[in-house]
Amino acid sequence: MKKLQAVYDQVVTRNPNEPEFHQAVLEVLESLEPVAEKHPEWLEAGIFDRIVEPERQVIFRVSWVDDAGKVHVNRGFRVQFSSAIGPYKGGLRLHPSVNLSVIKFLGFEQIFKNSLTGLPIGGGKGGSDFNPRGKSDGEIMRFCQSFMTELYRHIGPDTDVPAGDIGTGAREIGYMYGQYKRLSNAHTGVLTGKGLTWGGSLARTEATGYGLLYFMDEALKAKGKTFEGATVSISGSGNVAIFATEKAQQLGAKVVTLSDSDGYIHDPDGIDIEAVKQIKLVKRGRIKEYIDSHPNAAYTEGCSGIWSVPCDVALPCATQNEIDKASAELLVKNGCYALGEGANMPSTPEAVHVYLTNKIIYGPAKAANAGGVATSALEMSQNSMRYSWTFEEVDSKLKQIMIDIYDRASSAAAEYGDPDNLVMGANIAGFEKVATAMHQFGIAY
Ligand code: NDP
Ligand code: 2IT
Repeated sequence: MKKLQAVYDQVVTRNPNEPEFHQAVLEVLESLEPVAEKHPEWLEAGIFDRIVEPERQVIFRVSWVDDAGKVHVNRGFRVQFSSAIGPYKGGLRLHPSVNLSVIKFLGFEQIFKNSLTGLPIGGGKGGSDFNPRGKSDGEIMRFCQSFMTELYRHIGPDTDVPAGDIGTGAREIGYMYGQYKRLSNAHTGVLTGKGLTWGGSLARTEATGYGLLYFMDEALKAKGKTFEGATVSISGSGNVAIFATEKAQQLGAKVVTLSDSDGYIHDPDGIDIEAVKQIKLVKRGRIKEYIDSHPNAAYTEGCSGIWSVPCDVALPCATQNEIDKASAELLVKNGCYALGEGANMPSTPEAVHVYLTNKIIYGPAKAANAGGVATSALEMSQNSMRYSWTFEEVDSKLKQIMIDIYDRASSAAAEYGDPDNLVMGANIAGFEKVATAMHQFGIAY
């Protein structure tokens, strides 16, 4: 980097001990170097310096009482990164690994992802280091109510609209929305991923996983390939992984793996997705329970071995940095020719380098998993209209949005001279829209 090195150095100096945030910023700034060359006026207006600094960061105490009467204290976060093109928008992650670095990397990525959707949404992210695993419904409810008791004053349907992410699904959104409604005395579209009887959108549950497949289908078609008959390896077994599996199967692929944070299953016959839904969505169980009813499937402790299973297409749908250089090399060696990121930043920079040098068809997270937030924006539209579209209407809009995102990313990549580099294309296309808005606003913030 020449023009933007100083911007990155300042980020590292100003935000020590935030490795995930540094990683996300570096990837974007590296892509934007030619944009800085082309737009000296953006450099002069400090657009690059400003976009790496969140507009606002809120950190708060969340106290709650467990079923045994013991008091717990967690830390809550909401990072409102950019409102240049719309209200802050992004999920809430509940996981013990959550810290400021993780929320900032996610919030930063969200700016460009949300811009790529073509819809008017800014970027933000939040969550807590609360661990939902093993908690009763009552404990989850009390945590969510306490969390919202502080968060509610920072959000609003035209200000900041949170949603789900790891550990935050329909149940948690329900408890949070109920508390918001009580505190504010207003029934508004302040969260997305809502229940269908109180403002939720059909197809939002499926959207991230389905969208990932629509995006990758487009990327495969551009290279004369198809999901029909392909062997697909998917990690995770949460919201994104389950609906990615379902859509991959509908497109004629055979999905052979799924995982959770304890280990992975390999079913050479193809994953029985209805059985997985029963285990994960109904019983809230562990993925290893799958082998009890599927004797041809094998369970292996530990996560990284999942990438040693040979596949044509890999779809990481669990968490950040789940594919390192060695796993990426193994995937390539075993014949994997395409990889689409359902999770946010699941590949280390060294792994991304392996995909690019080996000319793998690579769908980066910002583009490939944008279907979830895009459908959240469609939920906001329906709330504003006080109206609901059918499943088919939402699904067909989602599909078109994913095709458009592919076109935006690949056109920007071509325009900047590296046609197959969708990471660069997605970063540039996402950035240009936000930068244009920031420039037109002047330098007040
Ligand atoms: P869920 O909580 O529904 O599922 C997460 C899955 O990933 C679980 O199987 C979980 O296993 C596994 N997992 C979580 N942390 C780890 C870890 N540290 N190591 C290994 N496995 C892990 O979350 P989602 O499916 O919603 O999210 C998955 C990814 O997709 C995240 O990166 C998220 O940011 C991203 N994403 C989600 C969107 C959405 O709409 N929900 C939209 C766009 C991106 P376990 O049960 O053991 O914790
Ligand atoms: O990472 C993401 O895009 C999400 N977790 C979804 C955010 C949203 O607002 O729907």
